[in-house]
Amino acid sequence: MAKFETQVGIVGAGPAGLMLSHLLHLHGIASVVLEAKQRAYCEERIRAGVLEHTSVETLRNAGVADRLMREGLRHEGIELGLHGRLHRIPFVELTGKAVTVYGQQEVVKDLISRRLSDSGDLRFDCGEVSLHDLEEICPSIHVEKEGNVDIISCDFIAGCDGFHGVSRSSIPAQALTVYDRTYPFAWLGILAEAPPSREELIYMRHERGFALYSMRSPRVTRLYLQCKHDEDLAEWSDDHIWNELHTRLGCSDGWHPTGGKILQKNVTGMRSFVVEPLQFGRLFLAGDSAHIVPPTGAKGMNLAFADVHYLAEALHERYRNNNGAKLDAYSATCLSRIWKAQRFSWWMTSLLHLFEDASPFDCKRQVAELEYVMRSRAAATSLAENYVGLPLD
Ligand code: RFL
Ligand code: PHB
Repeated sequence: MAKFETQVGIVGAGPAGLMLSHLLHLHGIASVVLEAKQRAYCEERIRAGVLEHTSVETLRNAGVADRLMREGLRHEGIELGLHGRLHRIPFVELTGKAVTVYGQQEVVKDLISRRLSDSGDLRFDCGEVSLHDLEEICPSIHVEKEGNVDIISCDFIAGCDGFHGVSRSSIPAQALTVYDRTYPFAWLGILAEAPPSREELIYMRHERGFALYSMRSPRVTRLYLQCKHDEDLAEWSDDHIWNELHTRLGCSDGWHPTGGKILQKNVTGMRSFVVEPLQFGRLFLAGDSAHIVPPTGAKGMNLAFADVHYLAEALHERYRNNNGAKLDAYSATCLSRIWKAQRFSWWMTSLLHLFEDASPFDCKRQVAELEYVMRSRAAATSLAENYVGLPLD
């Protein structure tokens, strides 16, 4: 058994945990990051791709955006599609802000490399984590591996271990309120070796189901198809996927996505989920451990960055001035922003997907709403303002 001490114990080395550890380091606060998976797994996991203006600013202000600024693709708008016709939502014209396409795994690589060059304590492949004495002054994290137990005593614990982590489930059920909504469909996503043939993302409503055209780099495209919630990937050959993408994304002007070798396929479920509050004793939840959004609004990773921005500020205030007011307000501060992102993600999802139980009235209303967003500057501005990211107050 080995004993360690740190100021903040962080569970999980995803975007939330790594960024929190870096922000705390900038404030002179020590942390230990405990990650169940190996470093290579964390660095290769393909997930989000769109960074809000607000997240880019957070990363820039923290001095970890050099490669992002060099290699990230600045997108000044998106296209919405209906009946094979596209309509652009010009973010910069409507809000003065843009978003950046840069893979989540690239952000993770940048943060890991920076933490290690700053001699950060990151423990990959750490073993089984359990949380103890969360309501005491000195909570601890136990990490068990091959019969050995390490005990890390902390002032505070940050639960940044995603939706399936141990942190949220270490809180007694009666101390949390859960808000949950599942959707009767999923996304089949592919990563393809094909140079993007369109400059911006396309969100397409189609009678056969929603489709999204996205990208990762000048050589790689990322595409998604709405599919059944229990879709069997084995039923989707590469040809079948490309045919369906051509059908749904093909435009009346003759454009359709360029095909290429499929590098990866996966099915992602859709869920809206929030727990309240984000604090139990000295444990603070951040990122996907506390909330999940359906990916249509591209908000998940961005919300994780917003949470840890607030948490780092609150811990800084607590250590520097012995003032716990911001920590006490952490949950409420985050939840106010989380619910706005929940609303936006739900709205984008409802606007663009095919709902099997939709009545003819629902379908007409959905088309009318999309046409309204395409034609009204006020409606388009509302979409743009949420997509580029609400300011951190
Ligand atoms: P993560 O990234 O899940 O990291 C949690 C980490 O904790 C580790 N862990 C544990 N470690 C120790 N002990 C345990 N018991 C542990 N249990 C888990 C895990 O191994 C992992 O390393 O959570 P975090 O940091 O909160 O980050 C959240 C984001 O990853 C997530 O919200 C986004 O990926 C969501 N998302 C998108 N977000 C965006 O902002 N823009 C997008 O364009 C976007 N697109 C997406 C997405 C998510 C998708 N999928 C696959 C769910 C597209 C997709 C398809
Ligand atoms: C992605 O590129 O993976 C992506 C883009 C936009 C979304 C969701 C995912 O809304």
